[in-house]
Amino acid sequence: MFKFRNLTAEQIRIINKVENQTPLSEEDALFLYRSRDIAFIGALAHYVRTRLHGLSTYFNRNFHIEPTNICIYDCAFCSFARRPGQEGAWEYTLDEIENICRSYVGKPVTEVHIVGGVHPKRGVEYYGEMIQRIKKILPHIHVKAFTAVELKVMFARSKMSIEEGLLALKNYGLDSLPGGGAEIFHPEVREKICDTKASTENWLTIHRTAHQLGIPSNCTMLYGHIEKYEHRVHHMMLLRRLQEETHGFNTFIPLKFRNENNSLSHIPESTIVEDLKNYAVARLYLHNISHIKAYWPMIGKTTTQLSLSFGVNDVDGTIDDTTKIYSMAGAEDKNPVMTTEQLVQLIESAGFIPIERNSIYTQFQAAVV
Ligand code: V47
Ligand code: SF4
Repeated sequence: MFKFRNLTAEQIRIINKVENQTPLSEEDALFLYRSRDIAFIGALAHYVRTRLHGLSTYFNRNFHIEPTNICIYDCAFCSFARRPGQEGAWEYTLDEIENICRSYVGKPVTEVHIVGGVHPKRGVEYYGEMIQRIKKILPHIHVKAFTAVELKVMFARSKMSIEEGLLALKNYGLDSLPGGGAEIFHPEVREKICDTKASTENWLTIHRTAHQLGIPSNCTMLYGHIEKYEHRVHHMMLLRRLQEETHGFNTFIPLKFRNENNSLSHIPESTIVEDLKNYAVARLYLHNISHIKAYWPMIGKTTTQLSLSFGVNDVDGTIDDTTKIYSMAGAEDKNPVMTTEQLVQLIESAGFIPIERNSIYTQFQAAVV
């Protein structure tokens, strides 16, 4: 398959595994991360990407609601959270959330993504009512909502087990979970960047239970801060294991750490080469997760285009300028909005085929602008 010259024995071993569809080991992933041969890693990841999806590149039409940025936690990497009453804090009422949804009536959006701070007072009933009100206004919308970190506190407040809480939310209309809150699972890192919020075990248990209840989810990894390659591999190993068990993850989304306005601002951000390498290693190692998503508001449009040749096959959605989490942390796009036409153009001009998908990758159609 490959016409590379001067390959090392290690590289040839990895090519053979990839061609034979043998899962890479943690040592293989570490070897790739440590390699400087970005063209080699990229070509291998592209081979797997095209084996799985050809040149198809998925997107959807979505908007975000960030109900509040008030948060009981203080994660070192976060630029978004505020204390109650602090300057810059916001908290939408349910009526305001309804108004946001009304502005989408008649527009072809298919998904609302809801992630926010961990509010000190709100439980399952409140968020359940939120989902019900959203679905009354937008009956066909897919509600992808609440990170495991938000859910853990929400369930505790409502004195519900994880299973009871998830079932209650499902009955209110919750369709899937976003992948946030995972950060880095390894305790050496987790205790330094987010020691008080949902633990690794909590995150994995909530997603496992969701999958068992028929609620699919996404998974993420916040990289490019204090973690080492070993920590990234350990993180993906835990995700791959859970996927082996449940098959409930739809997509893996590497989240590049952005360093403005937070306690880790002294740490330089990862380079584009590192970002591309990270996508590629994820594509190669996570053999049982079908989709790798580049979250364009975080990395910008140019890196998103490049990422499509490094294992990525999904670019999230139109977003419609409805998220602040990343712009507050210094992301490229201060006002993330792309029309479907622009998203399609971004994919096509990188040499790929835009395909609109539903939120759980069960329905696909050629992009119509
Ligand atoms: O858990 C916070 C990340 C996540 C920063 O499922 C930061 O489709 C970079 O859940 N630099 C929440 N990242 C967002 C989330 C998400 C995002 C995109 C797609 C999906 C999906 C889910 O945002 C947090 C954290 O990892 N984050 N601060 C920062 N400074
Ligand atoms: Fe709160 Fe989430 Fe920010 Fe952590 S990352 S402080 S849990 S909003």
